[in-house]
Amino acid sequence: MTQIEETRLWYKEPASNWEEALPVGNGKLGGMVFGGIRRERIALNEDSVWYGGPRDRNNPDALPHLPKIRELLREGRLHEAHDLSAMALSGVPETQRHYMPLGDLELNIRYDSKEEVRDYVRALDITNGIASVTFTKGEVHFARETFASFPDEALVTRFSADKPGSISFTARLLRGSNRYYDELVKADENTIVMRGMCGGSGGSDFRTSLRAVADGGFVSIIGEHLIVEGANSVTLLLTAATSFRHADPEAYAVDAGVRAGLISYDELKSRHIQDFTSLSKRVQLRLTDAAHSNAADVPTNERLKLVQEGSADVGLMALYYQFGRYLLISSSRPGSLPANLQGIWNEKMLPPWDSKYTININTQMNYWPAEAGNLAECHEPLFDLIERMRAPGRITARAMYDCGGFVAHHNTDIWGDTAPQDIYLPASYWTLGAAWLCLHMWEHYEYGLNDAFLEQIYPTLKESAQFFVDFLTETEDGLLVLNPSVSPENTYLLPNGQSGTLCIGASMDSQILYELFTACAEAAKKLGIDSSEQELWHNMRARLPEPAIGKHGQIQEWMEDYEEAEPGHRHISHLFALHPGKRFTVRGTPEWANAARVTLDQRLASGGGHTGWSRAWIINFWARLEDGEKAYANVQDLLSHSTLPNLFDNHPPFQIDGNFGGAAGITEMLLQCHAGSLHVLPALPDAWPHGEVTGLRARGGFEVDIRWSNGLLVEARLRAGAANSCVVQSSIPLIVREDGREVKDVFSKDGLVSWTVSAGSEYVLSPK
Ligand code: FUC
Repeated sequence: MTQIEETRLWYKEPASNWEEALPVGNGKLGGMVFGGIRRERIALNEDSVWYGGPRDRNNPDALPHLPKIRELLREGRLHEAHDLSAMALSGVPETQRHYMPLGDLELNIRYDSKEEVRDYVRALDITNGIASVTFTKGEVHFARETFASFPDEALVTRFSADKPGSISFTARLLRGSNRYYDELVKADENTIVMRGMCGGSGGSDFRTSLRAVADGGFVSIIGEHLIVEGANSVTLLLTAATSFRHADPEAYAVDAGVRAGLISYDELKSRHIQDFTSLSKRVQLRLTDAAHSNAADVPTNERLKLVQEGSADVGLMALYYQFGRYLLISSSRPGSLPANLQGIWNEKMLPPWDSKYTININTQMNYWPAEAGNLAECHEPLFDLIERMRAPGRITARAMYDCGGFVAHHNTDIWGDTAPQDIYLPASYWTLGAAWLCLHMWEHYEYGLNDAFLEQIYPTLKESAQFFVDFLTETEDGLLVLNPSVSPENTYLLPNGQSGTLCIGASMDSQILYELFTACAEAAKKLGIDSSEQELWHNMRARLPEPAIGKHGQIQEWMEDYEEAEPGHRHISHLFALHPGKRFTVRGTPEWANAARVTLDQRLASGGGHTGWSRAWIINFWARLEDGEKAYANVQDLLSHSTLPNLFDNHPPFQIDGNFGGAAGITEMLLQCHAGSLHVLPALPDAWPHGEVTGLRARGGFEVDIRWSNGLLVEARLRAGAANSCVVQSSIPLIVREDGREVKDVFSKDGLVSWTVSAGSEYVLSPK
């Protein structure tokens, strides 16, 4: 294959707004680089800069009114149930904490030449994690590089020029038009420090340190300005910390800057590249269309515009996939907070939906590409957050519902707040946030098969299940259902024209609980413990309502076959079992799979998929239904309708989940492993006739490379991480080789090819 992998976003002009700027991040520190010529702005974030501290918002009136709310729902007195729930169940106050920007690094740059700038290029190398700006002014060629170093905990910007003494600028730290900071001080001759408080009771203090290390020229500080004059090259080291993690954030931030300043720029850069590529290069993806066209020489915003006008650009799809992995590496690293609604990149003091953790789809979607995309350690911050939610979740479970275990509603924040968010009927009174998150822990185990990890997370899974063991109620038919519940975030219509959101037993409830009880029972079995709990979970699972097929042939969203108030609704909660769940499969449960198809067709025919994340989910659904053409059409739609010039997902506004969900969807088109077997190229569209992907991970400890041509598999390589049996779904006969020799004990039956693998071995599969 001649085409090389696409690894660069690039532009011919500076960003004119935040949504054109290019993101860098090391999990904790984030920057949006504008690439200005005279005036440069790097918009700054630190993941723990959140307004306010922890609170107990559990509504003391929840428990006394719970029996009444349940009774009203059983009696179908919806209005009364809604009114009472809004008052009695909502958190007090109704909202959790919000994320905020750290500030801005602003540079005013002076040039000797008055001539126009030539050959300007602004780029983001997503393999190395470096944003760059290059141009020529007069006779001097200027270059700037910015990266957020994980090993050295600093946002590094390097200025260089090919003529000595050409670099002069003044730098400032700013924070919002209202100057949301308290002090700006000189820490030493080369360093300024911004001091401020995040605000709200119990809120953190933050410190931002900016240090200049110049080669040649002079560095000085006058007032709030850090000044560089006539340098050959300059390295700016931006470091930050808050009291969320550090008792003395100033000492931490300043020391980190001093430490980084002792390392040469070349060394800082090579340590960063070494670290970043150790993650980014694990997966490579090349997609080639029939014409082997390559548009990498066209600026990214222009390519996107062409796609918006209807062109196909499969290279841009591959770039979008890798950009999703890039964003995860940059916004979620061990020790950082998880990626929030905007990853770590947020410009607003009061961001959309608080830029927090919406856990009825959005935060989960952020982590869909983590395991298969070979970034398992980037998943860890999510597990830390789940652990942080346990103590508050226990209190919420007892205070609101008098249940054991731990529970979370549809949002959480940096403090792991578990009480309901908003007075918002279609969303707030949903109790499955933590349950769904816990399935991510189980998934991490399924991919990596790390027994120590399983032992560590089992108590968390069990505690999540315990809440539902206590909270589930019995219907007259003996089924176990949640009362109250909602199907996020949809509204149903009753035959009498009334509409409702609260319900008894939404389809999604049982689908999530089915997987949670299954995961708990399997985990306990593997650990050889809790046999009576295993039995309990199996019994309870058997009493959950089965997914029902409604009058249109669709998967029913509620226990009753209601019509929907908004048939093109963005949430498609009742297909959880198709994706990310595992219960609806094309071969195992064809009736449910067909009904899921009807559901999707209906949603899309009614204008569904209008938010970026919803479109991304739809790609995953079609991929699971093995419909490559529909999956592809939705990738195209994601790029053409829901993508900003810097390739950020556009809800609108910018929301990062669609980037991650889109990347996950592209993976699901190439490799699936949810149905007990590995399935290579399950949803390959005609538009991707040739391609290669290396380094994907699959459940069961596998790493997988796939090469295809003319729409057909050429070769797949499976590396087994554990002794296991390998089962491959294949519609064509396959030869399996190890070390060039055909593996003899391979069984082929009903489209499944299986054999025993040993840890550390590689197997090559090719068509017979
Ligand atoms: C849910 C979604 C919205 C948005 C918000 C952050 O409420 O329904 O579309 O993504 O989360």
